[in-house]
Amino acid sequence: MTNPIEKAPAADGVAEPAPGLSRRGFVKAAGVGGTGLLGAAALGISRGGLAQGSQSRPATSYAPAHGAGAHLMPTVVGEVDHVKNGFNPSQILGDFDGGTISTLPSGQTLREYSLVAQNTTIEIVPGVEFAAWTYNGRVPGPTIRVTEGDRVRITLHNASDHPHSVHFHGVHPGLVDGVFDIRSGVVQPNGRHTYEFDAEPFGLHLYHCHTAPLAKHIAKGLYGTFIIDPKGGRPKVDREMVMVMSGYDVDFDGANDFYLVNGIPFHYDHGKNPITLRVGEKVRIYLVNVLEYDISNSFHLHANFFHYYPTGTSLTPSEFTDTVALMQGQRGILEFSFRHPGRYMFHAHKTEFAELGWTGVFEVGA
Ligand SMILES: [Cu+2]
Repeated sequence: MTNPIEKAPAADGVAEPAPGLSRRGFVKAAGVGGTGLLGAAALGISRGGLAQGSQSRPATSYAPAHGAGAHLMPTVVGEVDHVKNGFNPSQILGDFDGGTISTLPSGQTLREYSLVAQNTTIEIVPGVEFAAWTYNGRVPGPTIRVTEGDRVRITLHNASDHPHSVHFHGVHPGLVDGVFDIRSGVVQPNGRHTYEFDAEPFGLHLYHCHTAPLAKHIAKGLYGTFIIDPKGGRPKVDREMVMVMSGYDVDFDGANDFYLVNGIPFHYDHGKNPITLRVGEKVRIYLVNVLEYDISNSFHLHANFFHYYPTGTSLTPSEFTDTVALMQGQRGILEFSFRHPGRYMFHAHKTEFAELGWTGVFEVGA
């Protein structure tokens, strides 16, 4: 059976933006269907990853508004080159980095990390490349995971051509806050700096570059998750995953053209790389919003509810819900399990964001 979302209707086969229509407006007017090719054409960038076919034809597709597939979201056809990108969101999902562990003379656990700030070209949808700035070549950067009370030592090497820093959320001295100057961890090109502090409080935090212009340094990709586990740990679950919500402003007009979790729009969609679960499997998601340029972001889980722990700083959930809204920098922990087998979407409950890439699917087996 042919999947309706893989058939591009002729209605959105528009090749050129109308005069006076911005590219972002054009993306919206054309639907995501035109984004890959039109984005590439408008930006004059490589089309190497585009699907085969007429160049006046969108490489991507859009679900018809009526009939079969009426309630499916738009998606893109094909995969980006994860090997060339150097990271894969399916791998990032469960990739928690405990660092290099040793014990200080005091008996305190030391966890050491090395971050490299660099310019990285990322194929974000087939045929559309984005000139990102990254920590360790990936968006988001490594998920740093420590335990409350650990000594954390992070060395930032700046291999790029702009000053960068790492600003951690959490409690620590001003001189490791990564904001004002060289002393507090703003690192010039070819420079390095070591940030060292004790991990507190336990919870779900984040880190990001904090040099000017700040919006650009974040939107280009310099962010990651920082988890501080409570000393006694959290209750055991079967599966833990991290989801970092962000966007890409591919034409640098201060507005997002794509929305996503874990670096690549549409990655976890049905027919691409859905997340497989089993009925009854206990799931914990560490959800972080770093989205620049838009006021808020959201997460909605279909056909289910989750317990929600804002900022992860309590072991008692504050809410039992199916949707949360997060400002930039807000984060929270979700816990749930599915009672019924089936295919369930998770996505921003802001339709525009979902249609421009912030969607995914849980495939739940019996
Ligand atoms: Cu920066």
